Amino acid sequence: MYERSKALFERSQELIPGGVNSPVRAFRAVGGTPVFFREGRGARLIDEDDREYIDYVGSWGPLILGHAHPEVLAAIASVAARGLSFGAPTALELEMAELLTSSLPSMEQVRLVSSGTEAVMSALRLARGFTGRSTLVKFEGCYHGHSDFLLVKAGSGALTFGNPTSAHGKEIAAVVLEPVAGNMNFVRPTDAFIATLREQCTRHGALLVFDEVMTGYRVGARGAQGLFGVTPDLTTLGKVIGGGMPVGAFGGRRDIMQKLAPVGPVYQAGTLSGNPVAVSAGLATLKRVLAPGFFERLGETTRALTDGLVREARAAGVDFSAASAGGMFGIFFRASPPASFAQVMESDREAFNRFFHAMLARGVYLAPSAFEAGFVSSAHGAAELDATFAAARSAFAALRA
Ligand code: KE4
Repeated sequence: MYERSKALFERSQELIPGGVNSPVRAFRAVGGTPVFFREGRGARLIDEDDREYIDYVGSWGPLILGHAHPEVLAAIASVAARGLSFGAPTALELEMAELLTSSLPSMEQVRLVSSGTEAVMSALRLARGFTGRSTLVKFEGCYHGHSDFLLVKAGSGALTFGNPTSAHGKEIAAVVLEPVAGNMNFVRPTDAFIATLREQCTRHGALLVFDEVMTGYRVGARGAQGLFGVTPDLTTLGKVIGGGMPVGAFGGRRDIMQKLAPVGPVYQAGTLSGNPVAVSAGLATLKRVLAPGFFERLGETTRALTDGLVREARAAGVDFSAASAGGMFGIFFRASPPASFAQVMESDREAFNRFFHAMLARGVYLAPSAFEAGFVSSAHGAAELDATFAAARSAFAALRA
């Protein structure tokens, strides 16, 4: 198994650091050789050795309609036939801006970029420019892309995600968080935690930034801000809004966004920002995602998946729990879903890694890390769930052997 992946990986490591263009793909967290894929179709991936897998990664979130969705491919083909990028405004960017600002409570204005990292980096620079302050605060276990910024204000210690926080102080420009944390596996904070953050930021003049790169149009039609009924000052987006093509976005209060060039002094730019081909993939995706009933069905499928995995684990006597919101989920080798980063760290990572490889060998592709969320698409149906449960039954039994 994996013969071609092994050969390709051998060669790739000569030319690309770690053989990958993004570290998590290298399987270092779970061990073994990363699988090289050559094709995706709906809920399934086919690797270079012609083996098929049910895909619960979905390129880390973007592929919410499944791979190679005909409407997305048609949109890309028709727009690309008229040219790929002009470096000038297009009607498609306006259509995307209208869709984002009409569906997300916080978005009065929005700017498109080409990745989630770029969206967060730009939003935090804008927050500093708007407030005239420099300190930025984040929470342990949350990931916001790889841009440089102060991780946690020196001396304040790591802020603990999920607990009422001491994120106050006149010098703070912004507090940024994943409103449902998907980069420490899956941790949904309490409503009180989110409400406290909102109240404290307002009181101290700091901006509240929801990094919804992962949760935006993934946990619901109005993102995590719709789940909690809390409106941040700025929101960042990525993944789903590009439908598999490179699109990010940041937006929020008009008075803040007006500080951006060419209107205001905070410079931000991008050659391919809002390019028609990527935007057309995002629009085709979002039109489906925002159709009535989409998230009801997606949520049902995701809950059926996690309920079934818990059922199979219990039957095998394995300590296991799961949690989900909309089309994203977490699985944990611990008795109950974690409510904090510390509790995530208490999970049995070794058991996860063995389960990961047992499922991979049985044709189910989970996120190759115990610290990543999983994703379900609208292409996942009963056939995929039944095959997943059969694989899990055998994999849990193998864990107990
Ligand atoms: P990108 O630059 O990878 O498009 O987005 C960065 C980012 C920002 N904010 C959140 C909440 C994110 O989850 C991400 C990226 N997520 C990772 C998966 N945990 C992308 C996968 C990867 O790094 O290869």
